[in-house]
Amino acid sequence: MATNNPPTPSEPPVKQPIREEGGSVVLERRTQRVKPPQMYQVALLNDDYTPMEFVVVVIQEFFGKDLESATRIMLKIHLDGKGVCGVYTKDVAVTKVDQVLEAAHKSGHPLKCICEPVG
Ligand code: TYC
Repeated sequence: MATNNPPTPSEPPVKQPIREEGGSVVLERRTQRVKPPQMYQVALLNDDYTPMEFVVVVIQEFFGKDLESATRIMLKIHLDGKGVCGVYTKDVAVTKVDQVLEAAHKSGHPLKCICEPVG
């Protein structure tokens, strides 16, 4: 005769399927266990010597902005002293800073580029 005893510790409880809206079926719902990585914003700083045109090209080349956005960011830096060009994971952000500083140095401009954690 079948008994209705609760499962013993060696016998994990049978998971009931959960039907999701899209039609898929899962046996258990897991809470998100991997937290998103710390992100870093890469910013350029203003100075009195780097030509505006050079900054616009840098923002286009290294941060993938079109001419209009690059010009807007450059003018913000010129007026406010600093402007964010992009937000990345740490490795990518550090690489962007290196690339910008190298390009500026090679061209003889004192352009400064920094990265800082967001949030
Ligand atoms: N202030 C510079 C000039 O007048 C232009 C400039 C803009 C320089 C942005 C740096 O990150 C910068 N030529």
